[in-house]
Amino acid sequence: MANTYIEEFSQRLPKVELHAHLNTSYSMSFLQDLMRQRGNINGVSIEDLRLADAKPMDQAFVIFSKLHQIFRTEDTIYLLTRSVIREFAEDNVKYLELRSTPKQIPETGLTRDVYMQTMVRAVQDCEKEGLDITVRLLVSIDRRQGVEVAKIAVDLADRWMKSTQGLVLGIDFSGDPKVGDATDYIPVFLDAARRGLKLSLHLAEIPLYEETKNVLRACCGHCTMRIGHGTFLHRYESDKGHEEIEDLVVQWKIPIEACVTSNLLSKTVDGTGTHHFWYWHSKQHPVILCTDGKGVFGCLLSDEYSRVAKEFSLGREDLVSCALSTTASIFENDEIKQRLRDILKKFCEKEQ
Ligand code: 6MZ
Repeated sequence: MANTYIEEFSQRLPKVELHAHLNTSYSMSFLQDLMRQRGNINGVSIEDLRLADAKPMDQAFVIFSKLHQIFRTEDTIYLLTRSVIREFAEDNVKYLELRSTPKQIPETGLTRDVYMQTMVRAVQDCEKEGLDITVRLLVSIDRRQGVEVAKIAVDLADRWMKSTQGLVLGIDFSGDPKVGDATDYIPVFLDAARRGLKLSLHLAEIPLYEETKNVLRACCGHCTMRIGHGTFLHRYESDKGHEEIEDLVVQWKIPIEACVTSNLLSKTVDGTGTHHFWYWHSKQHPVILCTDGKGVFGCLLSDEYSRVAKEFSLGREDLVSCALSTTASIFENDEIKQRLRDILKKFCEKEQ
């Protein structure tokens, strides 16, 4: 079926992607090529790696662990990083903050440092290749691995931020929200912020009001931060007694990374029309459309733009202003923000 006008426009629109996990952002064609060359890696088949229909979130985590069976070596991580960056560039993403959990796998010789070095090398090689995209990295903390590993991740991010003159910008806090308590990580977040690292924290992806409140109380005003997902931040009827959460988010104008397709497929929201993207967008609160994992969830960033455009009857100007507003929430400096605004301005002149 032919693409609609709004789909084509969403594709052409210069965009910013701020919430993409490396291992879940593969493309089908990349995986097919990889498996053609190397056979089914560790017995994992491609059909097992995509969430085709909405399933409870646990199912996504089963897929993530299968992906971790594939991307276990320096060379597969390098190839994955390069292809993910190329694919975002093809979708007209002009600025990407890519995040990943550095892995330590003794059988393949992978250490966390080698993992970082490999991602950095892939980003630098994409720069040399002249791809029209600026890429920065965030080091992920997986909440399933505990506070001690989180401290290691912060040290790693700090070292790589310094040695790459800011190609690494900050940390991400993610992993299965049902495991552990984000409250335990507050000292780690504050330490990261003191070292100049920016924070993107998965918060309120499911209704976990106490930890959300604790983290916001401790971090607001002390950290440059965004919230990943943030599905249960605003005043749902069922959320009585937790109004402080929304008040803090509004008071500190904390940007929210909205991953619509991911949330629909993980069943944390029941429809695009009721997705919290619209709530925050209507309030003119910073909210950024993101893919989360374009491979697992089968969505490009341009699909996310056209999905909300169709649902909420947004036109070209609305989509441009959505894209323009995202530039304020990047972790890079004012010069890069301005560069992105100039790209959008030129795009609009050309489109007229
Ligand atoms: C929480 C998620 C996630 O780090 O191996 N991750 N954490 N909620 C989500 N929503 C569905 N999607 C991905 O990428 C995969 C890792 O990212 C986190 C999980 O920790 C997952 O293992 P990397 O590149």
